[in-house]
Amino acid sequence: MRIIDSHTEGEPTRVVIEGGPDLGRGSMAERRERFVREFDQVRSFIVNEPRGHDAIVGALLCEPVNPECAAGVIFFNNVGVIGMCGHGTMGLAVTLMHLGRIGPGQHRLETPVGEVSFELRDANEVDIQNIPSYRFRSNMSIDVAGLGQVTGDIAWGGNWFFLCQDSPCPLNLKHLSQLTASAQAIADALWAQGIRGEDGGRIDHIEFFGEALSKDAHSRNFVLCPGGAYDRSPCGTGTSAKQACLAADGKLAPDQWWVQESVIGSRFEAQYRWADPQLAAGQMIPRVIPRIRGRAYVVADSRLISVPADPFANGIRALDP
Ligand code: PYC
Repeated sequence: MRIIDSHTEGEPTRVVIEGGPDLGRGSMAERRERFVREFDQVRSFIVNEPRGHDAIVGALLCEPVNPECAAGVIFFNNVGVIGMCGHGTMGLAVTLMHLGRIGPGQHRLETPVGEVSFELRDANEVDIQNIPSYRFRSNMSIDVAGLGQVTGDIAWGGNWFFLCQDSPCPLNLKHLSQLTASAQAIADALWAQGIRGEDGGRIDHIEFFGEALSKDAHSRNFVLCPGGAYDRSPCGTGTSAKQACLAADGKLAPDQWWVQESVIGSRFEAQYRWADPQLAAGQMIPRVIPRIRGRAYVVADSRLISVPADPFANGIRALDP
């Protein structure tokens, strides 16, 4: 299986170029279902130890349904599949450029949660235009074991996020264990208390915010991903969810740049436009189209192999005993 590894603002992406499973010709959502049903071992083979690690997001490159799209993609991680992935889209963009399949300019991409587009500005800088993002609930308070009452917003940016008003501790690498444990406790509490996204989806990404360390950034974040790893980048779908909340609160105007710093100090620049400038009758929730800019770098072009005698040929999976 041929893979290309990249990182986007520190967060790794592994794109499967050749040798991935054949998922048929359905929509990306249908192909993702088939990937989950029939190829979970392949998912684990690609991203889990000993070939990968918990922070890697995998991207299975697919033939798009719409020939005008540069590609179709299914994103996955150490425990399952995810909807959209902002940093992964930037990683995929520079990977396709590395392969000579695309050049600078505008391109479209099919994902299981809708079509997105990206602009490859040069070999490393990519702007993505995400799917419509929105805040579903604001100022929700929940009881969390060990933390007490936690208040935040639920928003969709291609994955479901809980965006906490306060952080339990400073947002830096010294506090990673506390940040991770607190965010995991919030994710567990949301699930246990039956709190879901609008479509019934699991709220499996948790965000904390604090003051930026660099003068020209507006905010610093910590994002916990579903498999327990933290996002080294500011998280593209998480920054989209944040844009939706800022827009809903009237704290950020359309086309205004927002610089989101990550817990490792890397950054995305983001702005939005309204998805539905005139809200249709009865449509209560304003949606935004986020545009996120970041930088990605190819770091390896290699092949994954397995031999029958290898006891961990399919990776070390969270569900394995
Ligand atoms: O950038 O959207 C993102 C993302 C999701 C999970 C990890 N990164």
